Amino acid sequence: MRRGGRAPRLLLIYPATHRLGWAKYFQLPTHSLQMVAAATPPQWEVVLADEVHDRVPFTGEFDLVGITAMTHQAVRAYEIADRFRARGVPVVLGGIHPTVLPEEALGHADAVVVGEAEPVWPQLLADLSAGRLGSLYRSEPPTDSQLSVPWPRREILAGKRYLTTQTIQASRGCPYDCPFCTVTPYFGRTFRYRDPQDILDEIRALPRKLVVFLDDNLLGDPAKARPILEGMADLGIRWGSQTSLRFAEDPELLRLVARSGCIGLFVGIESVTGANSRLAKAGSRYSQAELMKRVRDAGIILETSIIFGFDDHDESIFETTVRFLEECAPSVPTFHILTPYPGTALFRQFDEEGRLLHKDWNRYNHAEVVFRPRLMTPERLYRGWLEARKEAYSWPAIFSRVRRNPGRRLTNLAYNILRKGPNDLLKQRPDPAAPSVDLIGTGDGGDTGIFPA
Ligand code: B12
Repeated sequence: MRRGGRAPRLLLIYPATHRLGWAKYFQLPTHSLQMVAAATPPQWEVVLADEVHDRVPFTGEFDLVGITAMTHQAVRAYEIADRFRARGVPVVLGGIHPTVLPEEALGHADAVVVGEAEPVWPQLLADLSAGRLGSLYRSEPPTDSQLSVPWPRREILAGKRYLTTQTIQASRGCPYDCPFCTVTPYFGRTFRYRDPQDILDEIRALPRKLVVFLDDNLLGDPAKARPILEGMADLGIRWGSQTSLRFAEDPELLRLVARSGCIGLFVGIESVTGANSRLAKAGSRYSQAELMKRVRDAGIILETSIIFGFDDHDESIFETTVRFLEECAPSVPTFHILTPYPGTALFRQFDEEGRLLHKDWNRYNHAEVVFRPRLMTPERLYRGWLEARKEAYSWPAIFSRVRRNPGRRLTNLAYNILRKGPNDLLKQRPDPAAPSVDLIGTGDGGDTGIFPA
């Protein structure tokens, strides 16, 4: 397709729901759209509009618009899509939310990509050029044991300032299947790693020494993670990732992780009690406290994610959690309100039980209560979440955590201060069902959901 002799132009859009002010410089860039760009044949000119940084060029000349959406971005994604389609510009929606609710997304798009882009995107573009664009392009659930994808096209980020553009993905999928998580419904029960040499080559080609992995569980398969870690140890880089705490059960693996340059890990603790404790579910014989201490003692900054609102949580969970965190002293605790994302077993359960308060996707953001908890009111859940955050980010709590983390005290303190900022801005919201969002186009500022915890 070539209009007036020029190359076909693709506009990729990352929708934002809130204006971020200075916090926009601390965001990570969208990897999803860098990968869509990488799967785009070279004759296409690709332009990225990341709404966190840019205004969407609604009047620009484009042959196709591709928009990504997590659930909390879906409403904004649909608004943008409707505006382009009103001008006759074809729109494709992809990503987590369109994948789990393709029919809903098709109400706002000419085509929807279900699942990963790489296997279907070139065909979609060829169909568009031939004037026979289909409506649904479904990537079959992966069957390969290895992940073979091109490197992300980082040049589409030019001109925007992020925390870093050195993000990388080594694997897709997760060995666990937690009822509240979208990852395993999305990828099926597959867990694929890229070839370690390809990952190390990509890291070597990066200009700076700090690398952020965007994996769901980088260390989830130790046998596959080891060659990557060993290779990184020789590169002299520093890196961070998300993973499950279980890797720390193996002291030798923990030493290798530290030696390979790991400075920080984000782990899901989920609940400190009961059936939803991540380790209890995974059948670990170690306590969360013990494994956290091991990671801390290895000098690795540990960011822990806690979720409030499970069915076995009553009002005492907030106090229990805060005391537990005081005891374990993870470097940076984060707190989330349980959110039943569409596509998950939790969503189906709450929907069937009539416990969803609404399906306003803007508010499915971990910072609002969108369902009726079993053992407390929505108001109490919201207030407990707020109080736990305030308490964990009081100055005495911060200093106590920093003192007990032997490695990287300054980084640790800086990280805590960064988290404390948005935390202190949180307001007591008496009615958790009242609109809380200051959406782009309708207002300014507010709690971000992008820089939330
Ligand atoms: C890295 C990551 C982040 C990063 C970076 C986010 C960013 N700037 O993009 C950070 C830490 C900031 C983050 C924050 C949050 N995240 Co997050 N995050 C992830 C994670 C681990 C990987 C996402 C990723 O980049 N993958 C790599 C890319 C290449 O894969 P992909 O996104 O699947 O994209 C492929 C396809 O989906 C498709 N595709 C995607 N978009 C499009 C668009 C088009 C047009 C096409 C054709 C195809 C296509 O093609 C791509 C290539 O194959 C996922 C888990 C997961 N596996 O998805 C959670 C995940 C996406 N996050 C999630 C959530 C909830 C959040 C938060 C809301 C949590 C919070 N409140 O703290 C925030 C919101 C952030 C925001 N920007 O508003 C949920 C989303 C659930 C849902 N249904 O919406 C996920 C799935 C985690 C989970 N366990 O459930 N996150």
